[in-house]
Amino acid sequence: MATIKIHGVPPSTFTRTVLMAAHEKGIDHELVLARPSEVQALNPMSKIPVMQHGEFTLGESIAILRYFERVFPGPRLWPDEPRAAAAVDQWASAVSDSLVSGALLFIAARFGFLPVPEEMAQKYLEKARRVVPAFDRQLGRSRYLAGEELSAADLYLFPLLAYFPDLPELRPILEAAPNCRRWMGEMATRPSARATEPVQKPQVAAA
Ligand SMILES: N[C@@H](CCC(=O)N[C@@H](CS)C(=O)NCC(=O)O)C(=O)O
Repeated sequence: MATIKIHGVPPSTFTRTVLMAAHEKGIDHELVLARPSEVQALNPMSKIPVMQHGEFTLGESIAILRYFERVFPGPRLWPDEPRAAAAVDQWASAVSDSLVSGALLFIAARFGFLPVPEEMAQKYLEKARRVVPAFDRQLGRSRYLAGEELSAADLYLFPLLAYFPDLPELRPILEAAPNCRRWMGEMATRPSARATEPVQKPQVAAA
């Protein structure tokens, strides 16, 4: 039995963040396929991912990544230096706040997981258009999102931007962001990205 169980589904961006973190740190883990409605007993918020380490159960991807960092050796997802570590927190949080409330909701709407009026979907899209250039500028300054080394922040951004080429409205946003594309190309070659690529991606729902 694997040391760590991660409950979730491969297309879930938060599940992929946690799976990539486990890969990057070399943690022995397995994915237990579970949708949000199936994890109620494990996570009071009924959200995926959920992690189990023996008797210990944890929800919220950021808590899981920090737990991995505290408990397991292997490459660091946060540097030691306080300001560098704070920059990782800043960018990981920026992805969650801005891209999740923009691009992710738009993706969920287009894939039919979030039935919202078209006007609302356009608002999500507008937000994605507004915030991606900020990530692009940052990736023009450093190799990775929060510096010259891979960090937790990259593991949040990658699964989200990986959906952009699949959606005609999001594709041009990525095409206009050369630093994001350079970084995506580099990230996509990492074993953690290859191992966690969803085999079956959701399809755009009929209008
Ligand atoms: N803040 C949570 C967000 C997790 C999340 O929203 N997961 C989605 C799937 S990608 C989910 O379970 N949605 C079900 C729901 O919101 O009811 C985290 O970082 O783990």
